[in-house]
Amino acid sequence: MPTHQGLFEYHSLTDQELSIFREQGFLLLRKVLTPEGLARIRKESMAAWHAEKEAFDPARSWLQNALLVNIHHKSQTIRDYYFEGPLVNIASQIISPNIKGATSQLTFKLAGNTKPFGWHQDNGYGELDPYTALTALTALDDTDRGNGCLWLIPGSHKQGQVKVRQNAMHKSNQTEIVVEADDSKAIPLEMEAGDAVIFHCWTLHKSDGNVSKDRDRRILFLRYADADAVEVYNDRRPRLGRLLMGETVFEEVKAFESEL
Ligand SMILES: O=C(O)CCC(=O)C(=O)O
Repeated sequence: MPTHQGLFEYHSLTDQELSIFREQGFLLLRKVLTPEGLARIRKESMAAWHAEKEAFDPARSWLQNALLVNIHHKSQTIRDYYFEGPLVNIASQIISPNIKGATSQLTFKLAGNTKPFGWHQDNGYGELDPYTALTALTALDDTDRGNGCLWLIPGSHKQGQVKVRQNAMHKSNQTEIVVEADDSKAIPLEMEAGDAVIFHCWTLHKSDGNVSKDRDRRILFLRYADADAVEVYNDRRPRLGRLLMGETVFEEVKAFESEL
């Protein structure tokens, strides 16, 4: 049984939601965080952010300006949400009964961070096999076109893996990998704080700069993968991440623990 009632809203996907996900490559989940869960995650993530990050500088990279990796090492509530929150069961409904955590990071576009982040697939940054990994972005602020919300191309996951240059993939998360996209059907995904969107590792998405004067756009980025998922760009070694459900053939994944 979940032990974090009061912070997160647990939810199992209906058949209809699963079929929307399969067709569209994404699904919006309303109010996955309760007001108390949202307040705690905001507080803990801002403490981590201010301890490590500097003010936005247009000369710096996306990684430097907008990302804080392994945030579950720095916030107990995020760790609980990542490892035991409602997204784990949802990931198992979509991926397989065997699930591990693959990534946790803050992706914060604070007011004044006007840098866009171009079209890409999350499996372009560190290709995982099988091609079932799931990204979950939880909004910590209301997000809309004015403060750099996410844009998605519905159905774009059906085109499969878009090839990118090998040397860019090796630098996973350090080089921005932008792909050509027919964005005539792109939609802005406006979210309220506490909502989450889940999408397939092949779904094309981007975000524009935060051109608002005073509205932060803070997002918690979590990724889940099949417990046996391997890193294609890394001699097919298993992605290390905590085993959250089911089993894995890899001893190093069974043994993997990540500390706060
Ligand atoms: O934070 C954003 O605006 C985009 C995040 C994103 O697409 C990603 O990290 O893959």
